[in-house]
Amino acid sequence: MNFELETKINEQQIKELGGLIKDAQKILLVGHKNPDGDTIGCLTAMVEYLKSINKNYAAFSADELPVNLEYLKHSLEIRSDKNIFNHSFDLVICLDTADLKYSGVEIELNRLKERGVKIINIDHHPSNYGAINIVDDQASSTTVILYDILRVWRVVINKDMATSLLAGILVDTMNFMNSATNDKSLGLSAKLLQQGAKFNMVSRQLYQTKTRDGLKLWSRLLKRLKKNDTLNIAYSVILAEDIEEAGTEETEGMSNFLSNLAEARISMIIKEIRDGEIKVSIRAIDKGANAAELARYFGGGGHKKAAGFTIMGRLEQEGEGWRIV
Ligand SMILES: [Mn+2]
Repeated sequence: MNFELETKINEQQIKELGGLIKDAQKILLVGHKNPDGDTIGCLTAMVEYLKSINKNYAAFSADELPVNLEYLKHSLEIRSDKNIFNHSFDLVICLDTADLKYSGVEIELNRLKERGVKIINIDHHPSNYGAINIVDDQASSTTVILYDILRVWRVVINKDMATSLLAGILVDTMNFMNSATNDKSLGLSAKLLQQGAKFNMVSRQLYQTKTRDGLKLWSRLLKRLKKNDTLNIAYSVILAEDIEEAGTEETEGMSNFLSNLAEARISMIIKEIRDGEIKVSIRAIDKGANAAELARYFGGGGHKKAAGFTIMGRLEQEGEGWRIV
């Protein structure tokens, strides 16, 4: 190899995966549920590659694609219909999917696994469920790992791939604002720009997508912002009726925005979902804070900087605060 890898992944494993892809008849690419720019960036870049080598494939994410990612080439091929599992696949590649549960199709994937189908895990969350695990939990996004993989396979990164890979970096570094922003994520982004990635489009699509109705929801969120001084947690709530009144569910970006707060260790958004479920997203503000630890305590998951969990119930105001009933 006459170049240096961006991530701490094992070259041998990448070559092994290359062999598995070569031998496979039909490959299933799986992203995580509630897909973001990293998982979709990975899926679309992989689709571009598999197409270029004339492989049969399908790409899946358990939830529908957010409209602000539709500009990525091949994104509209990604299916969220579980009927796709009626097809026979002989290799599964999970991208940016911390565990099988996070894929939203745990049962289906386990069934394939029982039939001897290999599940490959490519990720920057600490994870270890694959037959091969190509993981670097220091990488700022999974697309950075995928970039290394493609380079080890000697793939020429074209401008569509470059745009997809950049989308993952921009999302996971919050447009180069959070602590995943470092010499590596910046340096690789510069390389991707040289390879034709459309930086302005990615950035605009990710961060300038608010509507007036959406911003009405934001106003509720900000109005209700509270802080628990004992726990040093800032939090706010979004009620089901807020969503109904605003006529939109646009809560994208709220959790990340709240983590701009300088006065707390952790920020939290507690959101009622219509059918009596409450979704809590947690962000670590302080470097030492661990969002995943808190989420796991409530049966959820995620990574150190961003995590979440879901519980059943409704929110009710109680004095200055809220309680779950
Ligand atoms: Mn990611």
